[in-house]
Amino acid sequence: MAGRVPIALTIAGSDPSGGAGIQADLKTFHQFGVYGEAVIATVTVQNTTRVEQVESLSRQLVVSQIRAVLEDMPPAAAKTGALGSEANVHAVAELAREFAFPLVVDPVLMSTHGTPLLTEDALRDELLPLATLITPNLHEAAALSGLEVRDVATMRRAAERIFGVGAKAVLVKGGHLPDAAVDVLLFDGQWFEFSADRINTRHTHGTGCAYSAAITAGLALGWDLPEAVRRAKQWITDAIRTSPGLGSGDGPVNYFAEAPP
Ligand code: PXL
Repeated sequence: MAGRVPIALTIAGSDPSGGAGIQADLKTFHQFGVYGEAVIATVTVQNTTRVEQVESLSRQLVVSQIRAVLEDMPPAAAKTGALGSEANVHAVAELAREFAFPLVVDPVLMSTHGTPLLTEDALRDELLPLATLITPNLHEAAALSGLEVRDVATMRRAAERIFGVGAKAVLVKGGHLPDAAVDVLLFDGQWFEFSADRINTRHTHGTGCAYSAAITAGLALGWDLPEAVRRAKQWITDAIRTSPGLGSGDGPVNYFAEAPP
């Protein structure tokens, strides 16, 4: 087995309730049979009902954690989530210029409960140009593109605009659309669409983190991007459908969902 376990790295925020952030990413990597590494950039105090506090780690601590991991066990793919501060975005961007593996950037701007986790300017200018894939939801796509985003046509327009910053691919996620959950991927000059029935549940905490982590795991396994997105979408849809209903607020998705074969 030595040398053959694929490794994925997440650089993100901690959610002590285990539904989103670093905790969601690690559980997702594990479910896909990928060994997970985790660099914590910011710590939140939250549960399924509220976010109470957010405190970011220093730039030095984030940089040192990433360096420690890279020199010893470099991953086959990485993702970023809530980085917490502009200083951390700058730091990750500086290191990411030298990454020899694909980088998925989940442009997390707000927590599920509306607590700001980052402003979009630093992300757009520094980190997005280095991304293999950017995975905005409708709100993030609107913030990053400056366009109104409310249906598949406007999702495509926003994806093109965001693609213009220099990323290799953009996946605009339509989980907040009123009808079907349609996601559009712009990759290699081609459009791909991934659709799932809308599931009526409030237990979607961590969906964005888990989805981008599943894509990152797929890239670590060597799948091409559309294939990684296709299987990740299938898995996250299943995880939402079977969410265990934990907590008294917006509960986590089902991290025990089986990865698609
Ligand atoms: O889903 C966005 C997100 C990312 N990272 C952390 C979070 C959340 C949402 O709550 O708490 C740490």
